Amino acid sequence: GNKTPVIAGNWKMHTTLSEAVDLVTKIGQGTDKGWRVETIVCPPFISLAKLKELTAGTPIELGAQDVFYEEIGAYTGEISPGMLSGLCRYVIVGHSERRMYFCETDETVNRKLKASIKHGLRPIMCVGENLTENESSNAESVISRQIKEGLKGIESAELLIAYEPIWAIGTGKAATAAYANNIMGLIRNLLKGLFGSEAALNIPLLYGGSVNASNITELLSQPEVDGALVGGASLKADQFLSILKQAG
Ligand code: G2H
Repeated sequence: GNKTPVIAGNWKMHTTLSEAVDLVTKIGQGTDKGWRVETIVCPPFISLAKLKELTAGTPIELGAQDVFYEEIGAYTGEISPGMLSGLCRYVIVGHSERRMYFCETDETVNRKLKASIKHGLRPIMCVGENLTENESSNAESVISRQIKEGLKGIESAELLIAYEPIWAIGTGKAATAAYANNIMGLIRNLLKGLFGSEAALNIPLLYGGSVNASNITELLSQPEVDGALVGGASLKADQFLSILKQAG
């Protein structure tokens, strides 16, 4: 697309507070203000407050990796959208690891998206098929279901979608750029049906799954790919900076 590319680093369950400070400092030092790229880092919750101070006035935006859908109350261990809205602009919702290990469903994803949008957070909604679904040619139906159920009743298009084929996550084997573009075209069409053409064209579609400094340029050259959600390669400042530089 011709909009500003979005590169989001998903640090997952990596980095202590001091490691997070070190990593964001290195990314900040290596960032060229002339790069035309929306840079987002998503550290663990415990580092958000400190990283907010450190990234103030820099091009680096922050995101959380998850959020709960209730506003307040007896939900031991959970973090509400209201708690996050003062700390970060973005929040990842429905990552496949949350769906797989923490029983998240299209319904909980839907509730989290609604709660996030209500509090002014911009969700990065993750969708994607697993290996079995891919091999049985069910990718399109799975993704259609995730998009339609996940976005049910949502009118605001203030969100981003990350397409992450589960078979490509952390494996070193990214989807081919053409395959990603094809599925992301399908996602774009679904979004047009939900939000109208113009709004759908403005929703950034990110590819995720083994993105690195060697495949980012080809992925971003695809018409439907507006950015990337980067896991492993976002934990090394030099690799992440190389991705940002190529994107920007
Ligand atoms: C997919 C991705 C980031 P990685 O989970 O969300 O991780 O780039 O390590 O495959």
